[in-house]
Amino acid sequence: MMGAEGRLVVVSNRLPVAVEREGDGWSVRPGSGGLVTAMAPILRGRGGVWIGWPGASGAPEIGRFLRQAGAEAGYDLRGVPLTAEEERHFYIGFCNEILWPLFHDLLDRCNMDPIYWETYRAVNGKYAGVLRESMSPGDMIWVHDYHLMAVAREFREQGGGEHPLSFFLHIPFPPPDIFLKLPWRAPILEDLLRYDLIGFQTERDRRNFTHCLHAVLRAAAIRGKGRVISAEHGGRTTRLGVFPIGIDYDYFDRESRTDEVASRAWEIHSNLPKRQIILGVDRLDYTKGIPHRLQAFRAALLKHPELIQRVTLVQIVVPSREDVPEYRALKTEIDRLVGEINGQFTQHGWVPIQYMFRSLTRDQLLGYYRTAEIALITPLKDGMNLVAKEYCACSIEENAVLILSEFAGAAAQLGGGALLVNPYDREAAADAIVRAFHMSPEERRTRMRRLRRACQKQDIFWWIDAILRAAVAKELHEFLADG
Ligand code: ADQ
Repeated sequence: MMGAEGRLVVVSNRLPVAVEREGDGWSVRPGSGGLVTAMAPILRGRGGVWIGWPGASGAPEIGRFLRQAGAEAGYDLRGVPLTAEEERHFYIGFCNEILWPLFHDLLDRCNMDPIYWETYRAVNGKYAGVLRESMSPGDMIWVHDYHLMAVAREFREQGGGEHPLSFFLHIPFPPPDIFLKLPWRAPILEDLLRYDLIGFQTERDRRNFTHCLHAVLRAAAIRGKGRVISAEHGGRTTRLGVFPIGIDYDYFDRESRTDEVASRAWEIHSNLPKRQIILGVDRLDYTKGIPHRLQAFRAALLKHPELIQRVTLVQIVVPSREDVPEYRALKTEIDRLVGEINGQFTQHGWVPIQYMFRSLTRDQLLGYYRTAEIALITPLKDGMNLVAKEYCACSIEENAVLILSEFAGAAAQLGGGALLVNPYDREAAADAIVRAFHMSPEERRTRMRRLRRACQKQDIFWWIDAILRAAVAKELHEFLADG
């Protein structure tokens, strides 16, 4: 039985702590990020467990580290140890070389190696095993993301029983044209339907999912409308919900008003005087459209020489997945394009692109968010994109324009205030940069207010609450009014 007040058991690929080698020993670093911050009070309040890979299966005393870190965090941490081969075939292989590109519509980047699939299922079985050992009656289980789509099936087959399980997909779900290319399309859909609730970021993703159900598992029937609907298949019912993830809006708004962030912002702008800052912030990833964005910026400079000396593109790229060769190749391409554009346009006292390849401190990042007049966020496809929302929450002066890809999940909520662009359309993206540059302060304020309201209304706490309510609600119609 799942209770509305039972413990919360969270399962995600990684634990919210990182165990790392430090000299001859090991250290444990607490995780940050919106999800951890938002989940922590709930896990502490109602009691909870977080299950995931600690990132360093080789650490000899990992259990002790996790107990210690768990005691500090206020909830239990349970590690799922992965062998080097499992890390290779499950994480790098099935997750990063198949699911990640496929679910972002980038079929050409997939490496459909059958060995990956076997390991994916086996590793999901490992997570399910740790989950089974960690369960108490009345607990609520919430599994996160594409790494763990088979956990419900494994859990049930290992005798975990009919204990209800909820799942949230942080990345997009692809349309049938793409999904049907996956050799394991039917078992993945069947595995997903072993969950009791599946949450998607947008209507688009849920629609793609139901279209795939129709195309692959003809027997699946969809019922209802609104925020939560249901799919019936093989005598089971799975709820399908749309829950766009939010940010801790009040935290970003409050922090960006602090003296530390204000002085960062002042410092950034006084080093780049008499111009507008255009900001790009992304993890190093080919889904984020960084080369396309750089090309659009070049097109804007070529077509509109009035921008010369008057704008600087600050592109921050956070290192990620550097052990995957494709990511190294992407880094080389970005380095080359930045060099080329700077070589082409730099003038005395003005460099068009300021490029940083590193992780920033919170204050630095918030300083950029607060001071940049324009944010250029143009992923080729993105589940949500939290950077777009964080930028709005930190734009407290409201003299700011958000240029956003129509293929980011965030476009569904932020389309009313942002300038939406197709990231593949270089000329249109260039025109949006010029439009943002010339936009009047009144229009900026009106648009930014609308954006800030949208981010504040459906923040991270709203998101968690909506999913937990959908997980425990007895009747579907409880959600119709909310749809
Ligand atoms: P990501 O692909 O990682 O997340 P995103 O949603 O933009 O993408 O989140 C990135 C996070 O990293 C932001 O919270 C940001 O603050 C942080 N960050 C960015 N630059 C940083 C820096 N220099 N230093 C430190 N932190 C930095 C996946 C999906 C998304 C989905 C999220 C959440 O791909 O589509 O929005 O999960 O569901």
